[in-house]
Amino acid sequence: MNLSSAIFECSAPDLAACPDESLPEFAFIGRSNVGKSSLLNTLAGVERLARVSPTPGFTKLINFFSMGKTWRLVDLPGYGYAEGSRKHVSQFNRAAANYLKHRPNLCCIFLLVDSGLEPQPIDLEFVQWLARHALPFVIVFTKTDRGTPEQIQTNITAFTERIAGWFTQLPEIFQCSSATGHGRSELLGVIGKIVDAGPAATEPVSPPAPLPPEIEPPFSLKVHASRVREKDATAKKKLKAARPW
Ligand SMILES: Nc1nc2c(ncn2[C@@H]2O[C@H](COP(=O)(O)OP(=O)(O)OP(=O)(O)O)[C@@H](O)[C@H]2O)c(=O)[nH]1
Ligand SMILES: [Mg+2]
Repeated sequence: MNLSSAIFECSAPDLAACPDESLPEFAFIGRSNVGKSSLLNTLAGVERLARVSPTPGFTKLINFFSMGKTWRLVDLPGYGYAEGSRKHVSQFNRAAANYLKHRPNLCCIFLLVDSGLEPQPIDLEFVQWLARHALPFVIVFTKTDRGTPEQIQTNITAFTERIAGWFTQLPEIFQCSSATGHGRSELLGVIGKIVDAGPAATEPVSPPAPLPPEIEPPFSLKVHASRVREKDATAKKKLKAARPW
């Protein structure tokens, strides 16, 4: 698998502005501040490729990074945070939702969950959203350098127990730390298996098997329109040119 020449390709404010669909893509989603951009840099092996910040809601566009021009990592805006008067509400960027639902070359979604927290309603809701849309995903528990293995395992077990009833086949579960590199090779293994399989890899991997929709719990994740989406075409061009995330 080609890990050389990781480069920023473009930022897209919405699905229509995404680059061509010729390469397999792997996207990072999760609560704001969970460590999506950091994990992208860790997997790419390039510091500061995607911008990292302690401020939640930092990544605001769909950001594409080409890996040796053969596959892409895609950094998405997080959920669970909105600026201004709607602070810390359960909202999710519409452009990210559309990307996840409608991108044909999206091979696998990495859903990131903070390993230091007990199951959070918004993460559980997001698992339901992915299952409802039959999207291919694995769950990655982040920031494992911050807790003891016992605390982390307790949180992972609690999370798994909460979602187990929604699937006949559970999604795969991983742990990682961008601070130590823990889990990097396992996650690269997930990508490598798909990329190395060749052109057929542009087909998404099978999603975990959810229960039929009628027995899923009620779903309530709100999607809000991205502010950027509402801007005009000129603004879009400027955004693409300036690497603005
Ligand atoms: N200790 C520790 N800190 C981490 C780790 N991963 C990320 N962080 C820190 O968590 C903060 C948020 O990281 P980001 O990678 O920007 O998180 P994000 O999910 O991309 O956030 P948004 O773009 O706002 O949605 C930064 O201060 C990072 O340095 C990790 O594995 N361990
Ligand atoms: Mg980010």
